[in-house]
Amino acid sequence: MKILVSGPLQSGKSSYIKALDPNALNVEAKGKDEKFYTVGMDLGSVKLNGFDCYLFGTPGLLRFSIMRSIVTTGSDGIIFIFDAAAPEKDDSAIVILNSVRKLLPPNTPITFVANKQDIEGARPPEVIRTQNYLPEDSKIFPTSTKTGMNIRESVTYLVNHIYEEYSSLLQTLRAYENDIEGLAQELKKDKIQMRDLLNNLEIKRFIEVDRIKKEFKVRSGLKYLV
Ligand SMILES: Nc1nc2c(ncn2[C@@H]2O[C@H](COP(=O)(O)OP(=O)(O)OP(=O)(O)O)[C@@H](O)[C@H]2O)c(=O)[nH]1
Ligand SMILES: [Mg+2]
Repeated sequence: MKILVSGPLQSGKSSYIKALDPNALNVEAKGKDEKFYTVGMDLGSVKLNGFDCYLFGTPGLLRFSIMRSIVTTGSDGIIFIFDAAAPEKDDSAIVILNSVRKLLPPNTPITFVANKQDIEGARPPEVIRTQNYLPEDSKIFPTSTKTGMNIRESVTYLVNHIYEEYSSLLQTLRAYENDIEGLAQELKKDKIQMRDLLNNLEIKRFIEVDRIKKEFKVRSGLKYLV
């Protein structure tokens, strides 16, 4: 499963991923101001419910929009970080949010976080919601990568939401593990669509495919969810 961690410049995207995976990679460069900016991407992984989730962080600098599109493609869900201590970054946050959303299917789950709550005067989630016209039903966690506040909780919430999106498909998949043709009929897909679907689910690590026996298995970490 691929989780995108996005948000404006220096909001804490790399720190969020590092908090979940101390071995995460960050392609960064030191600016003239001695601060470190992500110029490529972050990559980390975290095990949730016994299942590997891959975290991809986008660069915050607006001029790296090409890299942001590359990193965004194929994500199953989004953690979107607002800098609760820097309202002046909200305008670019919305530009980035819209550009990321445009690249993904419209129902892609998104969880917001209002980061840097350890800083005095940081805006609570409800203020960020109102100021940025975020939907009433969207989830916004108050977080701090410095204290660890709500870091794991927010990513777990997103992952559960992603599982929910897939749960009916996973149920059908389980029923047809030894019968790919039956699955194709059930899903009303032709051979090429089935190949693409199974390849995609394999890349997401939802299933394991045995190409010799022409079978697949829903991975065990997911079974209890369906
Ligand atoms: N006080 C406080 N500082 C934070 C928090 N999260 C990140 N920072 C600091 O904010 C700065 C930027 O953090 P990064 O994690 O590099 O932010 P980023 O969003 O990946 O930055 P870019 O990739 O350049 O956009 C660093 O100095 C961090 O130490 C937080 O929760 N609280
Ligand atoms: Mg970064």
